[in-house]
Amino acid sequence: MSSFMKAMLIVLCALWILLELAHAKHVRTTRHYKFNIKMQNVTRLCQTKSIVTVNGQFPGPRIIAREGDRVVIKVVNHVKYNISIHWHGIRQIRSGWADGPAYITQCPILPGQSYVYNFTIIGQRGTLWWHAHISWLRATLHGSIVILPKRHVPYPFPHPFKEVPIVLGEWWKADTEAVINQAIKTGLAPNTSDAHTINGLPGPLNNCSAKDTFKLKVQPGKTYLLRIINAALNDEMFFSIANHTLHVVEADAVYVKPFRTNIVLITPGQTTNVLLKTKSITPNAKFIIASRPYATGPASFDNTTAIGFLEYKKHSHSNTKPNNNNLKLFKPALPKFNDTVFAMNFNKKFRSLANSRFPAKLPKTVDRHFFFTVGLGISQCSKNQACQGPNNTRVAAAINNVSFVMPNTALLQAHFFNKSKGVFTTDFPSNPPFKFNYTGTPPKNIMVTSGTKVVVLPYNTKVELVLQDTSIIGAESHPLHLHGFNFFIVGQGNGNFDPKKDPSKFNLVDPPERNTAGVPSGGWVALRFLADNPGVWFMHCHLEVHTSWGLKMAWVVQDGKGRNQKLPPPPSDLPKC
Ligand SMILES: *[C@@H]1O[C@H](CO)[C@@H](O)[C@H](O)[C@H]1NC(C)=O
Ligand SMILES: *[C@@H]1O[C@H](CO)[C@@H](O)[C@H](O)[C@H]1NC(C)=O
Ligand SMILES: *[C@@H]1O[C@H](CO)[C@@H](O)[C@H](O)[C@H]1NC(C)=O
Ligand SMILES: *[C@@H]1O[C@H](CO)[C@@H](O)[C@H](O)[C@H]1NC(C)=O
Ligand SMILES: *[C@@H]1O[C@H](CO)[C@@H](O)[C@H](O)[C@H]1NC(C)=O
Ligand SMILES: *[C@@H]1O[C@H](CO)[C@@H](O)[C@H](O)[C@H]1NC(C)=O
Ligand SMILES: *[C@@H]1O[C@H](CO)[C@@H](O)[C@H](O)[C@H]1NC(C)=O
Ligand SMILES: *[C@@H]1O[C@H](CO)[C@@H](O)[C@H](O)[C@H]1NC(C)=O
Ligand SMILES: *[C@@H]1O[C@H](CO)[C@@H](O)[C@H](O)[C@H]1NC(C)=O
Ligand SMILES: *[C@@H]1O[C@H](CO)[C@@H](O)[C@H](O)[C@H]1NC(C)=O
Ligand SMILES: *[C@@H]1O[C@H](CO)[C@@H](O)[C@H](O)[C@H]1NC(C)=O
Ligand SMILES: *[C@@H]1O[C@H](CO)[C@@H](O)[C@H](O)[C@H]1NC(C)=O
Ligand SMILES: [Cu+2]
Repeated sequence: MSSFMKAMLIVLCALWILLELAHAKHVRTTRHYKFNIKMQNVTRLCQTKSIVTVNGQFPGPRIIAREGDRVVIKVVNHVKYNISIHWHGIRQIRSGWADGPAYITQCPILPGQSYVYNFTIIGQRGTLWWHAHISWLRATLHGSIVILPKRHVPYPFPHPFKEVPIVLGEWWKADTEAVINQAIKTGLAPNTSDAHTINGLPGPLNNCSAKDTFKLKVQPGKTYLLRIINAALNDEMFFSIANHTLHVVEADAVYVKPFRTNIVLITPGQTTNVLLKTKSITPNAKFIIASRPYATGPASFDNTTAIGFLEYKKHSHSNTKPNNNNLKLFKPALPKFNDTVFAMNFNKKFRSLANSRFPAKLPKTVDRHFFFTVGLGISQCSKNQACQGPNNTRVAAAINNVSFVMPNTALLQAHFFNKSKGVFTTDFPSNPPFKFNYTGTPPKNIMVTSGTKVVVLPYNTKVELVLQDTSIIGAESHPLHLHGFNFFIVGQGNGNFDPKKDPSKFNLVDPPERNTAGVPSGGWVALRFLADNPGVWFMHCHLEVHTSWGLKMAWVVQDGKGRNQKLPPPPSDLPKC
């Protein structure tokens, strides 16, 4: 071999090694999980109950990944119920088959069957969560998703000493499937939960529950990152820690401009990361962590308070004997259960970072405007149903007066295989059927219509959506959740949205980016999003009772022309109806 050839070989080898290294840097980590859906006996409030769990855990297992990772979860259904799991807030870019809402993106996983959810986390970091997305099974089937930034990428806030998920939920003495089935049969409001919980524990204010109390043991002078998730079925929650200020840094897996607050308000579906800085000296004290509902609607609600303790650890070399009698207990002050002024002010504190590293990529112009009323109403029951509402009616909930009817097969399959005929229609109204004083005296006729209707959007449509609460039956805050996208909250206000005056006040600079937003009780919220994700995307109230009553609809986003703008075919194990 000539020396020239040798030199060439060495150069080629070096190049190859460099290429390999460069490639290795981009090799994606895959995180594998197995979710065995199984029954488990769990005891709370002196009651042992067999509940549906993932791997026997309540709340369920935590998923940890980094931005950019692929996550592969094999869900095996060992229970008698149909199951589907939703990865709440994961954008599912071109992976709609893994989104999870039953009869929207997939048919349920039948008893004895399994399905592999396979998706990549693109451009997101923070806290999200997973939950069952069928009937009311998410009452016990839920857990946190922790998305760390890419390796070697720091948080845009001080690195915490420890990170702690705080999952807010409920304990139901009754079987939640029996609760919703009874409500559907009678047409009346379902029963409420029996206790609120913090990480599955109701705490000492409930009977027989003192030992089931969440304890956050902390050291003095440290910073803790609390990843707060509201997994409750039907209640928005206030959350506070006595004598401690919380520093909000992220919401729905998007960093926000940090702000301080003593009280966090969080709707079902939302996640909020807060920094908790502990006091610098060991104050030999414990502080109450409290959570109870923000409730605005006409129906009764679970008015119990979940309590946990923030406990300062003592130095092990301390000579003073622990003396519980000396422990001082401080309670946080929470707003009134219906403090809508607090809710509006709190929600207005959220702002995007909107800097060069984390720009607010909201549509600055709009292709399609939508105005949706959200609220309650009634609908006629069939003659043989014997509903208990007046004249054989039942309570319903609707968007633009359409109460959504669940199809018998999944919308995404019907759309992808061009078999939508008889499954859904594309005439979901862009505006309510007629104008009225939405937040004033309701019209005499409070009947709703029903149907499986969708809005079709061409790829990359820039959407502006105003959600207007109605006072039909009663004004109420509705936490609307959009699958497949984050939206930007460009405006919100009380009363009726004014299309002439309100848009000029929209925040197009640093609006918060979220996947769930509370439509203010007796008010409106304006959202913008770019429809850059082909598929069928559910949008619904995250109060499960309202979803069951029909407060839901779907967006069909068509494929784009480019190769990377099309939804790939479904995986071979996609469940069938
Ligand atoms: C739950 O407890 C009941 C009654 O003690 C028992 O029959 C059942 O096998 C238990 N189930 C599980 C999953 O452990
Ligand atoms: C997940 O999806 C990717 C991309 O479609 C595919 O290459 C991979 O084989 C899938 N993994 C599993 C375990 O199904
Ligand atoms: C709902 O509450 C009522 C009244 O307390 C009770 O009679 C009924 O059994 C409850 N329903 C379920 C499904 O637990
Ligand atoms: C606790 O139990 C007592 C006696 O059974 C009852 O009177 C009380 O209302 C219960 N309290 C709560 C918070 O459930
Ligand atoms: C906690 O706050 C209460 C008033 O809300 C105050 O009286 C008490 O001194 C505070 N305790 C500590 C340890 O900060
Ligand atoms: C809820 O509970 C609080 C404290 O126990 C009480 O002050 C309030 O009146 C209750 N509200 C309702 C609507 O029951
Ligand atoms: C809150 O509830 C109380 C009754 O508990 C009622 O008097 C008051 O008007 C309500 N406030 C709002 C803003 O609805
Ligand atoms: C029920 O129907 C009757 C007869 O049509 C009507 O007079 C009555 O007003 C209705 N009641 C309600 C609450 O709609
Ligand atoms: C559905 O129809 C579109 C447009 O007519 C076509 O491009 C596509 O291949 C069809 N898909 C299937 C699965 O038949
Ligand atoms: C709508 O109703 C509210 C409450 O009754 C009232 O304050 C408001 O003036 C009404 N708005 C219009 C445009 O009539
Ligand atoms: C809703 O639709 C029903 C049935 O078509 C109609 O009677 C009612 O007036 C509509 N209500 C509103 C608020 O649009
Ligand atoms: C489970 O799902 C299948 C397929 O959609 C359906 O036929 C069946 O009725 C469902 N079972 C129950 C108990 O809902
Ligand atoms: Cu609602």
